[in-house]
Amino acid sequence: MNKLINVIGLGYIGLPTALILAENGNDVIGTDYNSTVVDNLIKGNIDFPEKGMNELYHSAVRKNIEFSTEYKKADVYIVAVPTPYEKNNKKVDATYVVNAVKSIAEICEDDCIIVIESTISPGTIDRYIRPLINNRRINLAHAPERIIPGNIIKELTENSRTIGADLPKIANEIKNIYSTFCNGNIITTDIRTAEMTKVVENTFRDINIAFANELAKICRSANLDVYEIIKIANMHPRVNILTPGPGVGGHCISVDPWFLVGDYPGLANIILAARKINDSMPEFVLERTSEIMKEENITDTSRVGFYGLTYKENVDDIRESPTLQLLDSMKKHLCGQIKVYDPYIKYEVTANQYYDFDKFLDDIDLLVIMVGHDEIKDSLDKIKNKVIFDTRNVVNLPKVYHL
Ligand code: SAJ
Repeated sequence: MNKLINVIGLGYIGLPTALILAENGNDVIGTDYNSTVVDNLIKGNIDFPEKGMNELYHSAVRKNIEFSTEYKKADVYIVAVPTPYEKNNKKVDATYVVNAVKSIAEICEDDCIIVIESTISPGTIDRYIRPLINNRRINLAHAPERIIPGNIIKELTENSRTIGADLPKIANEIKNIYSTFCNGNIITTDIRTAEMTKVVENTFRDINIAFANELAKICRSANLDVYEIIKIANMHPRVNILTPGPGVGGHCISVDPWFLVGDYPGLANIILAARKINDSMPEFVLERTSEIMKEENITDTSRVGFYGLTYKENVDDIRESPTLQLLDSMKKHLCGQIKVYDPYIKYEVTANQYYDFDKFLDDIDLLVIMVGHDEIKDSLDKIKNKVIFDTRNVVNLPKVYHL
């Protein structure tokens, strides 16, 4: 008989996970405390800008997935709730995970399994979760999510996975469930190793992006083209430099390295330096924007427009986005009334925000591209007469300023 799975948290990880589990023959109930999210899912209003999500939703519904605001008695719980960090000490804020596990513990029976998918700093399960279930026969596990926004369904199916558990038997039970949809390798290990591995993966990427960003600054100072240099260097068989940009956003790469800095101050040195470099990029974009304004004799800041509010291309997530970081530091410099537009953001995030691309373009002379959405790449005709500062190197026009 199938095990009943209750997925807790129906956000960008929990929802596709619940759906793909159901699509592949598992009995699944998806739970979220936000009744609007649940109502919309029950009614079939899904607004998730990911390729294949609609089809996945409908095939999960055909397989009788249920959605609820309540936790249900189940054999396996998969917890995919947010884990922000505490701004003052940079440590993980495990409140959502703790509350989810507390709620599960209130209703679950002994011998069930609780799998934490949320990213947590190494040691979080021992420190905050284990004490919650101390006298109970509940099995804990950690199966950190690895999927990249923008390509979620493909990565859910193809990426390899790590499953940490106290007992190999439990790790194998979870492996069997995940292998119903995951074609990648599924590695089983202990919980602390799984916790550390996940944070290390995102930290690795942050450090590598920081290297590219530092190169951009060095090349600017040396008056060299950083993209040409990276292109040539990457032809070396063991070199693979990432792409410089206006900063690092999202709630993963810009957050997880802080867990290591917060827990290991004094040891996490490269990690801290990388975070600082990436966090300095929005400021660098502002300085470069001022230089370009001088060079182009643009004096009116209200004729400057920043394209893109999301943390990267073709997603609707604005968390920790470089543009928001930039707007924050602008407040310090009182730079005036610059304009902002993003095709994915239909609600007000900031002052002077536009919802119509053409109107936005009409009102600006200098276009600063902060995000390489497909829309901008497909609009070369519309933007070709503007002064363009392309921080993502995505538009191919004769005269464009770069980082
Ligand atoms: N960025 C650059 N240059 C690059 C690559 C990225 O500036 O060469 C910027 C992006 O524009 C964005 C930020 O970095 O602002 C992060 O974007 P991303 O696409 O690198 O990663 P995320 O945050 O969308 O997803 C990451 C992934 N982790 C790794 O690739 C190691 C994903 O697999 C994780 O599941 C996800 O974090 C997570 O939830 O932890």
